[in-house]
Amino acid sequence: MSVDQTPTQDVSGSTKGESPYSGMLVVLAGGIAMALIVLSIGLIGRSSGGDGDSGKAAGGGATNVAVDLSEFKISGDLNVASGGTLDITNKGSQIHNLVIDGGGKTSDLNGGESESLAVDVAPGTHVVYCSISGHREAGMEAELTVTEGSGGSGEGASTSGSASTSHSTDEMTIDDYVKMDQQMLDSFNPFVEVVKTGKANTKGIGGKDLEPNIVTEDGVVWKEWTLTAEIVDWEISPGKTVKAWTYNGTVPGPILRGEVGDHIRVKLINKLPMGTDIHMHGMILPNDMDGVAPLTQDLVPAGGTFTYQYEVTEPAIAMYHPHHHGQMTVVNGMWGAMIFSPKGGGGMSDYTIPRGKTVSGVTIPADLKVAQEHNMVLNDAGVIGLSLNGKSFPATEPYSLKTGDWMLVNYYNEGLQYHPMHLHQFPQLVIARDGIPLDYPYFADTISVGPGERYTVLFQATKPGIWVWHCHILTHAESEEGMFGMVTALAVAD
Ligand SMILES: [Cu+2]
Repeated sequence: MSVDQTPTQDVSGSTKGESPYSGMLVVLAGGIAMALIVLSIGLIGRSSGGDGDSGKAAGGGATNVAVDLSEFKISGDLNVASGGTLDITNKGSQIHNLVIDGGGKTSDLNGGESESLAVDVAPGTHVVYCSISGHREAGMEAELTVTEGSGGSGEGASTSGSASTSHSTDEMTIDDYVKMDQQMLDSFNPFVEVVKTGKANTKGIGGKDLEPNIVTEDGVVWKEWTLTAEIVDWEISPGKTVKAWTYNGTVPGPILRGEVGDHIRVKLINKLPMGTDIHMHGMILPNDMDGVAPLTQDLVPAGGTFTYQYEVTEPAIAMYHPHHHGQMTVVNGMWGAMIFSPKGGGGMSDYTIPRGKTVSGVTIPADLKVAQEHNMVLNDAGVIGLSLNGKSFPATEPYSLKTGDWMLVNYYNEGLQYHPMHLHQFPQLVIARDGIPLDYPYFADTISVGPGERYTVLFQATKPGIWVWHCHILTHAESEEGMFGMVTALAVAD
């Protein structure tokens, strides 16, 4: 589905008007809401064990305490009065949150974001931690001392084991669950609207092909692209705009495409407030074009320029990004795809698709034609956060196919974590890894894409309906407030 990213414009095409899928989406949303409840109960069950330890703490804690989150620790004066407030700031580059065991939880905070959390637990010691997958184990756990409150929610505070919380299943009411049901269902509405109307709900779309300038010098034909590194406003999800670090103002940056044998030239203009470089991850190139300041070139200073140029000698499904302070610049949005196919046309699909081969009893048609080819770039950190192609659900782009169509997808992981990408219903044939075709392709319904990796998959949409497509680390796709992050859907028409 081609989604127009300018909300003021109408889009032509088959997606206009009422969609036959909207009813299906509602049914789907209900199913997922049920799954969420089960998940939440499981999570809450695990985190509610610490309430009973509520011996009185000596000394009074302040009513307002600053707590900082970073990779991977929780710091600050963790001594607060019951009924007080924790002012929590994410000073790291990844997404973090803070859970008071048996108490409340912040939302998932991007780097630089803050949120206040009421300390609504009994005096005593309570474990606090970040519930993002793997972060607690990595060190984001600490002990919070809660002292007798200076008023506020004093009542009941001295009763051992009965701290009032809004998240313990012991305390949750039917109304709470009803509310969670509704939040999950409501979170689908803007996405359903995009599927129905074809109109995007955020401004800006990234990852478009950038046509090169063709320049002939001394008999050599160069394909030239200009990439301007700059910070721009980028709308990640409806109403949520961040200062993204970009190439040419979009996340992902433009796609650079060509063939083996091309002489390519990438002109970098640095409009960032700091130095930068470009590493073309996955391209076979001369050492002095590898983009690692200061090893292979000088750092390109703020306001500076640098030109990368060489002849492409191998096919590639690659990605370009800064090497300099990638921990911040890459996750904040600086990445783009480079796709170079073998000489002589046919594109990457001719190179990677095992036509005529039988895999697990399925023979791949010798005359297979790819109806659509897409890049799906994964991120999970920085100001961009959990996202597909620089957008978080419900701003992620839905895809549409007709029954019988084949789709080829290149996954790229520019984040800091693995993402098991699960497409409902249609097994994905993994045909290339990091742009290198596999001698033994294999089918899987969940493909774990690690940081820096690219996986190329092929599937046939054999059955109509709306099929969800998401990261299966469930906290990358669902929250108490509903769907978000690494979720999209594939609409298959009859
Ligand atoms: Cu994930």
